[in-house]
Amino acid sequence: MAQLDYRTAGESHGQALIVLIEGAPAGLSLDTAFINESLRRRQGGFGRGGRQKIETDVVNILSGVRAGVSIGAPIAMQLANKDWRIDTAPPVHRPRPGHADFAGAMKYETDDCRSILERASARETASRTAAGAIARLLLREFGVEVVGFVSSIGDVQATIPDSVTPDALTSARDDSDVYCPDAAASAQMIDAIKAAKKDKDTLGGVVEVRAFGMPPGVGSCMRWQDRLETRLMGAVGSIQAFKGVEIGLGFGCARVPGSHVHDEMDFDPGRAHESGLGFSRRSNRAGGIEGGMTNGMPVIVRGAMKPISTLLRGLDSVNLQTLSPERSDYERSDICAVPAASVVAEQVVAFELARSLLEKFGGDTIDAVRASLDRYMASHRERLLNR
Ligand code: EPS
Repeated sequence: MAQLDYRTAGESHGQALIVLIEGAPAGLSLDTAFINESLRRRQGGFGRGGRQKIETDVVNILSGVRAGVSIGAPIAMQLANKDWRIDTAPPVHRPRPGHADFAGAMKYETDDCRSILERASARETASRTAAGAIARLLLREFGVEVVGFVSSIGDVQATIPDSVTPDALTSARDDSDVYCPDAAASAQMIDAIKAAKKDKDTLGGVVEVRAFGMPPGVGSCMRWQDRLETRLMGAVGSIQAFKGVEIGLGFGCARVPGSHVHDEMDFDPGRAHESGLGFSRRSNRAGGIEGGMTNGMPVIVRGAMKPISTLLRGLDSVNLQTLSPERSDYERSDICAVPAASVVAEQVVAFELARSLLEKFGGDTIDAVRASLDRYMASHRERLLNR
């Protein structure tokens, strides 16, 4: 059986974006309305540019499905680009510092950055969102809910309590135009984006993803490739414009002693029926992961997104044709895409959790996965309660 995996193809102004998922079990309802809702969310958020007014991203599932249910075959999906004009789009000779333009022009031995930026563009994250929405549908079958949101934009930092439930987190996020569950911080973030727009500048921020209900013991400490840190940090760090990733307390762990980092444990046999099997922690600084594996606490991953490198005011650059100093080219872009990136982070985290969940409880059908997970939890409960 293939490992759950996906590939993407497509350029920002090419004919379409493509995603191919392999290794999804049979028997999963591929709810297109759910996938389209994630795509719609990715297109939104205060601070987006003109492209999102042109596109209405909707998924066309081409294979791997029969009557709306997965059949175990590769799932191919297409998202059409309305703004399909790659053949006539102008060349780009003045690389935008921070974008893929210059490094890509070196790599592909050209002075026209167009072909590079077309693929490097964050439009590719629409494909990843479609794949991640399917992973979220899969995780939901097993009671796992993944919620991504914005935790800071520029120097405006939200406060989000550790104890918040997935439903409360989701509804507070959905009430915010910047996908931030802290209403007061949201208002300040919007003001900061307006100020950046006035300055013809851009703003970055931090996104956070919390995954609730993962059973303990998913992931591995046996092979570095299979550690959840490897996969989650790689996945979030691979999102366009991301420059930092942390799990739980993250970089904060380095500044305080161990007694302020590790999460002390308790056990309550009356709660052994819950997904944590009755074990609880007094804190969750580990972000739900110890030794490459889930420990039953919510998984918490954050990623830092730099400000978008296409500034209306431009940046000093060099014309690759004439080698003279010039301002960088302007391509239509966003002032702040941190809200959209929080949606993408939610999807890529979900995909990695689904991949690791299937590695542990894998089966050809959703029912087989469920049986394997149920057997594992039942055997833990029997051991814990019969002593
Ligand atoms: C994006 C589509 C792009 C950009 C943005 C993300 O569309 P266009 O280039 O036609 O405006 O708005 O991409 C970038 C920020 C970038 O640097 O490439 C999208 O659909 O998310």
